[in-house]
Amino acid sequence: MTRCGLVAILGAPNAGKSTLVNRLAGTKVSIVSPKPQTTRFRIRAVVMHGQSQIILVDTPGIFAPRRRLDRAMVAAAWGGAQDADLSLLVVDARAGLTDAVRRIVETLAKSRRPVWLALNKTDLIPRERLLPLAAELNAMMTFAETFMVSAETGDGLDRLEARLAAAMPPGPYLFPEDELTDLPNRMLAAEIVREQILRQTHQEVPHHASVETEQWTENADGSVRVDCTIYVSRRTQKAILIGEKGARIRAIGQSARMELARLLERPVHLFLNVKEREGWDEERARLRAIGLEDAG
Ligand SMILES: Nc1nc2c(ncn2[C@@H]2O[C@H](COP(=O)(O)OP(=O)(O)OP(=O)(O)O)[C@@H](O)[C@H]2O)c(=O)[nH]1
Ligand SMILES: [Mg+2]
Repeated sequence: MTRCGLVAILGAPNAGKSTLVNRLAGTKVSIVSPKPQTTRFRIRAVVMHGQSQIILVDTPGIFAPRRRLDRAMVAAAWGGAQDADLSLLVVDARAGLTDAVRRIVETLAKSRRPVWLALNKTDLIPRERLLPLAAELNAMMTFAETFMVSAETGDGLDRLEARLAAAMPPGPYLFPEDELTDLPNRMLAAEIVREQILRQTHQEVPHHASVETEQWTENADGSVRVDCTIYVSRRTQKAILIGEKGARIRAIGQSARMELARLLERPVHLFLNVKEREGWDEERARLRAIGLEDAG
């Protein structure tokens, strides 16, 4: 008998959700950065464990939204929880019980589906701080299971994976066993470029940048040419992104190209075009292009 189910990975921005998903999937499915609001749409990753298929749904961090983009991101996160067999709340144990976490727990407490808790980043704090935090969270709502993990070192993840596998409902696999994610390569390319923007630029630039793959051209020699457009809101942001004599955009392109070639296991020619477009983060078409389908 096989088992298969969906697990929504929820939490505040920067909790380590995508790191956890990548670690369990054994490959990079979702981009990671030290900045909050890295993940913008739901990404599914497939984990096989014995006769169980665990479909992890990485979601954007939940925060108080302002822009249409932010609202659509938060809606995508809660939508992920609605579709899932169970939700796993990931909490940055070092940050502890922040207001953001408190608000998420208040909403989760009303959910009828089971919710599990993972205290993450245990490598960053002394063990004696973990139990009080777990107790405090469990006093706010009933978590069916509580785990202490480090998505970075992998500590505690074997047990989490085994428990998830056992908790999946009986049923046929929803994905082919060798499939790792439902993320199309065009979106992966755009995300890898955005990851470098998040890592190589600061202040307002990362959160005002969006990346779309415009062209995907297969070459006869086995390589692929990828043309991406980067949208930013202001001329100043465009100037920062391009950098002195184009140095910054070249560095972003170079790192992204190498990472993409590694993930696709083939040579990549990457072309980046930066466009200033005020208000892209309020445009439905732009949000749809980055996988926020029914952007409200
Ligand atoms: N030390 C340590 N760092 C971690 C751990 N898990 C994640 N991180 C770091 O925390 C930062 C945020 O990780 P992400 O996986 O992008 O967090 P996220 O929850 O997906 O964030 P959003 O997509 O913005 O909601 C990155 O710098 C990670 O390297 C961990 O277990 N230990
Ligand atoms: Mg993320």
